[in-house]
Amino acid sequence: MTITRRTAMGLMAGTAAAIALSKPAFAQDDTKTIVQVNMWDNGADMIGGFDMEHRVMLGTADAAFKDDAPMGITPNKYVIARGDVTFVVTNTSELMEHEMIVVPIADVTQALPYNTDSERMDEDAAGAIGEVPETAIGETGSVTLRLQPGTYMLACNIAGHYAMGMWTLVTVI
Ligand SMILES: [Cu+2]
Repeated sequence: MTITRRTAMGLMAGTAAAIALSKPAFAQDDTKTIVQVNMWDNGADMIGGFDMEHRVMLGTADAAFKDDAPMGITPNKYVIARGDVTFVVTNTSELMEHEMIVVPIADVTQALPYNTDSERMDEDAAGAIGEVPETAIGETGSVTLRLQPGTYMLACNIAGHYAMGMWTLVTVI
């Protein structure tokens, strides 16, 4: 077939249509999502009664007992569209300050680097990508991150808190 001016125009139009059709896939990277997060604890008695020999950390056998944790991080959504994600984080505790770090998780069966002397996750070695720093009782902070699909941990890394179960996993799709 000879490519006439008319068929060339038709091919170009087809290409333009294909680009237009594929656009929503790229547009999804521009989504803006707000995730509201509560940082909570169940008071001094529950925290004092926690056995630090059985830290309920990701990738450990004791993680199975996390539902009994005396403190935690609870987002209002666990499945989040990729793109710009703003975490609006409120400390609903009546006892102490908390923080929230965001850590990409490559393998949920692997324990994160942890220092038992300081009772803190090594957040640099774990690859933390952002945080809402220490937030007082009743206060709210926020952080906005551009997230690609994957699994992420939201955790409080004040001494002992991660081990006491103050973490959760969310999925970015
Ligand atoms: Cu905390």
